[in-house]
Amino acid sequence: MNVLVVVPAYNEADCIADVVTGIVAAGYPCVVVNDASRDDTVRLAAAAGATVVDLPINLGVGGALRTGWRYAIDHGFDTVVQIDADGQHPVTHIADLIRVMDDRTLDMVVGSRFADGGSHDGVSMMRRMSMRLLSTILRRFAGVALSDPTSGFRAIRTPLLAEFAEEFPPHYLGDTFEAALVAGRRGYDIAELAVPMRARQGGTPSADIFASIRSMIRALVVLITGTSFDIRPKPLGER
Ligand SMILES: Nc1nc2c(ncn2[C@@H]2O[C@H](COP(=O)(O)OP(=O)(O)OP(=O)(O)O)[C@@H](O)[C@H]2O)c(=O)[nH]1
Ligand SMILES: [Mg+2]
Repeated sequence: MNVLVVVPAYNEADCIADVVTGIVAAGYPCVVVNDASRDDTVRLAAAAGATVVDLPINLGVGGALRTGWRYAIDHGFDTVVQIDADGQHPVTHIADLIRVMDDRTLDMVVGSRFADGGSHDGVSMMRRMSMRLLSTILRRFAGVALSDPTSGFRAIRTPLLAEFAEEFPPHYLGDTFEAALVAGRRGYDIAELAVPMRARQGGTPSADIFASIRSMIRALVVLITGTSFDIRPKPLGER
């Protein structure tokens, strides 16, 4: 098995030790990408058995993930499973994501709390409605059927993984919805697996309501303009 579990983590001292312990106990190598946390995340992750990649500045979840994808490729892994550091995702379902990926020869499998057989501890009405809209867009514009388009519990395999290691959106929603949109449009095969998800088990959520609305608007602009991953400053030499 050539699977690396990647955990992006920002100020997750409350939960990171339990998450890493679960991953290691399930038999997977685990990399925690510490996104310049100001708490004890690094020490606790390492003590629980993870390899820690310690970013000196905060890149946001997409930047942390791309670091994880790059680590996987550079160390010879062909498959990654991404899992939140907040205890939200079921470590017990890592093997199921991989199995579905193998059985159906998929490039990405996304854990869904909203698929038949999935469950969650309660998602606000506003967030639920945004997710429905994003789901419809994904289906309509990329032919990708994901009922949980912002889920950060998923398996990704090369060649898509190698592509993501080179180019991956750094902003909120870019790493989930936009990545699925672009991958679907590029012809990669993506499916979902029903999973139980809890609410985060400690720490602080990344996006408040305003950040979520901003991200939704940005996602729609990306869709309409087709700019996707290209919204970023050019390297100095090319300006
Ligand atoms: N907040 C935040 N999280 C980051 C950052 N970089 C990496 N992460 C991690 O990215 C993962 C996803 O963030 P969450 O805050 O759990 O986002 P979410 O799951 O959509 O929101 P919740 O439902 O509140 O858990 C977590 O493991 C974070 O620790 C960052 O810059 N900010
Ligand atoms: Mg979370």
